[in-house]
Amino acid sequence: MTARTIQRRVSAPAGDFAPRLHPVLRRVYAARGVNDEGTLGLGLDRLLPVSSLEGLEGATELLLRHRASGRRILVVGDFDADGATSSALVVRCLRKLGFSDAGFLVPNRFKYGYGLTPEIVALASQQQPSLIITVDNGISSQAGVAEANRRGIEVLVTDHHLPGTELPAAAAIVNPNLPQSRFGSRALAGVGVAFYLMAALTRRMQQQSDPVAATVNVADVLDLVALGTVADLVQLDHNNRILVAHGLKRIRARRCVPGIVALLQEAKRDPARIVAQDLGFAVAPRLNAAGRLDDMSIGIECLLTDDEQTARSLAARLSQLNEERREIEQRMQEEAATAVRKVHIDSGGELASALCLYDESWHQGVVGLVASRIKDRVHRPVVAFARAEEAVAGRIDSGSGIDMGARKPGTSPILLRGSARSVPGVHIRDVLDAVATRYPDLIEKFGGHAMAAGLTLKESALTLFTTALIEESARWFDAGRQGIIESDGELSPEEMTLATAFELRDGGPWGQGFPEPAFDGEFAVIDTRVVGERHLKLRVRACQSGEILDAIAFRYFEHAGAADGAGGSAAAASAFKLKFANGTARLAYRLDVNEYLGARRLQLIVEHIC
Ligand SMILES: [Mn+2]
Repeated sequence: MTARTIQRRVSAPAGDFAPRLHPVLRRVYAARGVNDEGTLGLGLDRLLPVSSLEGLEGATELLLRHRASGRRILVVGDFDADGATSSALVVRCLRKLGFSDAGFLVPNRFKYGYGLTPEIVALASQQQPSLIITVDNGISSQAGVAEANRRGIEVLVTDHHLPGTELPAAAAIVNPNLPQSRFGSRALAGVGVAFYLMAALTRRMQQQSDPVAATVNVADVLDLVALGTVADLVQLDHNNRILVAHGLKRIRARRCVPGIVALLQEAKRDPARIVAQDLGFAVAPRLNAAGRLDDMSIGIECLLTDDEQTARSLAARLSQLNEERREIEQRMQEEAATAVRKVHIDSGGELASALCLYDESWHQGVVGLVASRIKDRVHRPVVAFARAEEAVAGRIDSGSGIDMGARKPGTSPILLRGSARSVPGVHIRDVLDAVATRYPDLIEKFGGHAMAAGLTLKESALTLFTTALIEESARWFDAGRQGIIESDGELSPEEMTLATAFELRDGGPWGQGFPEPAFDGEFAVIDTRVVGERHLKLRVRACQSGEILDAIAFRYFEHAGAADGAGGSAAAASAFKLKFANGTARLAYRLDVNEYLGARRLQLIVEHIC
């Protein structure tokens, strides 16, 4: 197992900030390349201009033409939280703007595949739309768009994924990641693209003195933009931070869709105090569970309804799906960890430069999460596979779990669907590309980016694929680059306060590409106990100040368990205590405000113990 080390972020010279900015924030921002008030300001007026995103003019014309016809418009979204928020956003805006018949369709991807496939177009055509709008997908759906054209349905593609060499023959395309785009951010999520489209449409209609549009404020949907942007893990560049900050503000003031409040309440989070991480860790998984296990309609309905009671019951159903997802994932993760240990032993203690994990019973909606968790433990690329065919029948059966269905004895080969998660330095899509070049018939289909990819493979090809993947990954993999925890340095005794914790909490939004501040320092471990079976609670004394603080290391025993085969237990905690009794440990930690029975106390969230 790779040891983890703490490395301090290189801090650029502190920038040109207003004097009242907290000194810790000043350092933290500088280390993230934010050096002046200009790149710090999160006012909506600093958003990249709507007019600077290419394709919006044609798209707006197209929408207005279909509005005039009064025929049905169908929004076809991707099956994850970005897709669900995009779908809800566009349907809500179109209805507000007087489009008489706007609906959505979200494919069950197990049945209909990814993107706008010809099968989905056939399904959509039953509703006789005159226009299909894809959100968060469609840029590589040449066949689906051609099929729609053949049926006399126009297509407006909005997407943020990287296009292939050929674009679909759509009536209009909006995508900041088209090669010739000069838009100032490539990090816009699918829901960000949808927002820009609706902003352009609203403005256009207002310019035409449309009485309906006069009452519409497109900023009202920023709650959905914030949720989809955080959930999709796109880089929180300046433009995305503005979008997320304003969405959060609206949610805190409860000026948001009832579905988001209901999902937060399901997760026992107070909407008035949420930060970006709450959207990522509490709301997004509940929405995604629907897309992973069933189909996303229920998630979109939850974001579409204006009725609080309906929102609450849909949110409860999503939470239940999320529980099921968690149980399935837990079981798969344990099996995967066992498989990793076995590989570990078989290979004499050294892990290969990449790992392939497969079990016939695994659910293909959850393999990505398993790959991601195992990757975090072993610090090398991981591909987790499930059978593709069985999962077609893999629907929720009356809440008791997943009915995997029985495979009909047939002659067609068993297909596996794999989900890959990578580590810094290994561009997993390029690795798959190299494998596919060397063995042209090995991989059926693959796609993705540097850190994550998906692929389809015949079961009989798995052994050869594993060998080829390990060989190719070895060219990229550098053990020395793995398991590094980045820190913003030490906090002085006068900085380690509740006030600083509040400043940091309000200094966000933090997230992908704009990491939440973390620090490191020496602490004496005074006391430890296990909470919730896998978390480690500590009382520590800061060596510099002598102050005694509460600290918690979430999932500590899960990580430790994967490393040395020990499960979380009281014995493990006392072993830990012995190891550190009266000794000091170097901790990487974040500052947190712990609210308990109305009292607020400083707490350290421990990310790593050296
Ligand atoms: Mn997306």
